[in-house]
Amino acid sequence: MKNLAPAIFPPTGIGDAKPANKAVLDWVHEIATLTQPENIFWCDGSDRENEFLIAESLKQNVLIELDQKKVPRSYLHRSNPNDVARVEQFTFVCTPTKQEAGPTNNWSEPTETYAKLRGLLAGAMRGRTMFVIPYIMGPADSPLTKVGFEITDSKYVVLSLRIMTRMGEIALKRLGNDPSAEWNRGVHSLLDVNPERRLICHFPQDNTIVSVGSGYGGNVLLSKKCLALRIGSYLARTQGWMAEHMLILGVESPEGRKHYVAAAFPSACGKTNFAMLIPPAHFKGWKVTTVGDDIGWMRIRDGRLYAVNPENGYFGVVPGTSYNSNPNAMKAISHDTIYTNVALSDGGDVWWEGKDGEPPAHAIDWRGNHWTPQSQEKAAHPNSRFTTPMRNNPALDPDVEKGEGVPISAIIFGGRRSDTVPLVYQAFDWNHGVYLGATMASETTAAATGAVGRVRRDPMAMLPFCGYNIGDYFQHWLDIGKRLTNPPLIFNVNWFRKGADGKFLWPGFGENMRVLKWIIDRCEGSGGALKSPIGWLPSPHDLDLAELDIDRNAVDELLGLDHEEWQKEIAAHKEFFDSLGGVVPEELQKQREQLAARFKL
Ligand code: GTP
Ligand code: SPV
Ligand code: MN
Repeated sequence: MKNLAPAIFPPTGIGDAKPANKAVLDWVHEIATLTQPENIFWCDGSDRENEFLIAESLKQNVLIELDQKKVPRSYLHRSNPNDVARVEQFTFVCTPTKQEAGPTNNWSEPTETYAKLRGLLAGAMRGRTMFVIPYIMGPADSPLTKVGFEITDSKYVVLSLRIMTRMGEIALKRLGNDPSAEWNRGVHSLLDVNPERRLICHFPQDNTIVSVGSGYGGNVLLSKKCLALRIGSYLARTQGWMAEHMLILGVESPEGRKHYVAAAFPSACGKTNFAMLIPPAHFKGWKVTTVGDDIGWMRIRDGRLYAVNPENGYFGVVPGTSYNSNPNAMKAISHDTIYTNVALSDGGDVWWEGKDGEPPAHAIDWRGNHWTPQSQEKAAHPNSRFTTPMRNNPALDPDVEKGEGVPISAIIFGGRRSDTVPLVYQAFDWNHGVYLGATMASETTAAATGAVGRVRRDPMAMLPFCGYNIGDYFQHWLDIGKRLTNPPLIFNVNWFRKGADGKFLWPGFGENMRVLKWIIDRCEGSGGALKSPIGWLPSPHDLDLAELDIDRNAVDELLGLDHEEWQKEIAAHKEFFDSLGGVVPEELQKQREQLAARFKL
């Protein structure tokens, strides 16, 4: 077997930030005894440590040097071509009973699974360095903040987690010396990066994650999908808060009135782009700021929902990112960024499909092969990603570190739907909004391995991320609603409706401000709407479309309801609920009947 991650030996003062908490030390000892690493590297996230790890990664080809004038302090990483996205088929929720994991998760029995994983991990780090990474998810002083430790044999994971989380001393301080304090145990080993030995296992009752056989993104940055969403959603239910696959943005009017909204769109369906939106010229004086681009943790305070972004950086989709579509992202990723699976131009710059300007005449593609514009293959993988600190974002919200979170005025659901679903509409009330979330669907994307473009139900954009029974999750949403005296309004959007010519009807990106403006108007009680069977629908004159070059017919199509399509849609809702085998709360069944009845009036 090729040695994937040979050991490294740091000079004194690097890699020796050993924590004091006995529970952590015992656990590290247990994993080291099992995996037999050459040495243990205790990470502190310092600049010096980071520079050392970058230098070692360059030596070992884990990172590829870019032209430091073009993209300062930025590097390219190529993952194994068999390992380029999340693997939902190898992702397991290991609760004592199958029923707790529910109908939407792969389940495996905890005792057997631990035994299997122990077998895979036995001796797995021989000749390698074992890194121990302490981190927190959430602002330093938030009641929502969680402590995690990730053990890994991948330097790429260490370098990435330093961007994606608040790492080092801050976590040791938050954890303290109490051996019974709550913290997440994450174990990751690359093994031999073989899809046949790739497993992402969650043990919610033990607050433990074990991930083996992958080196990519959401499979291995255990803070993100594994802790902040799967384990997070489990903890959130038992502790009375919410862990959601949501961006959080602030929107401020020229008069200085500010609202925050949270939006759940499935993977690669526009969260990062919406969170970094720059309003078009017509919306002079309006400002959109980013709190988070992927995950929102929310709790109830004074009858309202308050949200924090648990992350410290963005792991965002690269293809399609340009100064035209997302200037804030382009600025953010122009320095101090790790690129994964994009193309390398001859000038030492990065390139991808959809970047501004002409494609390079020659490049090295994401697999490391020669590429020219005539090549059949894409230069960058469709799920190539940037890892960039949120501090790089010029539109970062000033309250991103606020421990209490930001008050949420609106929750938006949305997916990729070529047909059926209008550009925007509003739920009648909280429970109806929960129904919109529970029945949302989207065309699958390259963010997970498998078919792309297949419409599938993805409730609240959490299908791959809900760490427990989806029926209980729906009930949790309904229960939260009962505790809110000032609930956010709930909306559904669809940037991706297509016309007969197969092209997107809506320009999207910055122009989504027009939809956001209507949502804010509704929150302020001023926006107009018509009552339709599916909810409150704007008519064309309720949206501010001034200075937008769009065909009037396209607008009618975008806002139109096709009754035949909706009969199919409602039947699909029923089929989905039926497929869940009786776990769907009565209230949501009732919502579906009421929806069907409204079409018959
Ligand atoms: P994850 O990080 O996977 O959770 O994805 P995300 O929801 O943050 O998606 P992201 O914003 O990265 O967008 C994914 C893809 O959708 C990119 O290729 C974007 O260019 C494209 N996209 C985003 N917003 C829009 C839009 O308003 N219209 C259109 N047509 N495409 C969009
Ligand atoms: C997603 O798939 O929703 C992502 C990317 O945000 S990953 O971290 O790889 O899961
Ligand atoms: Mn995501």
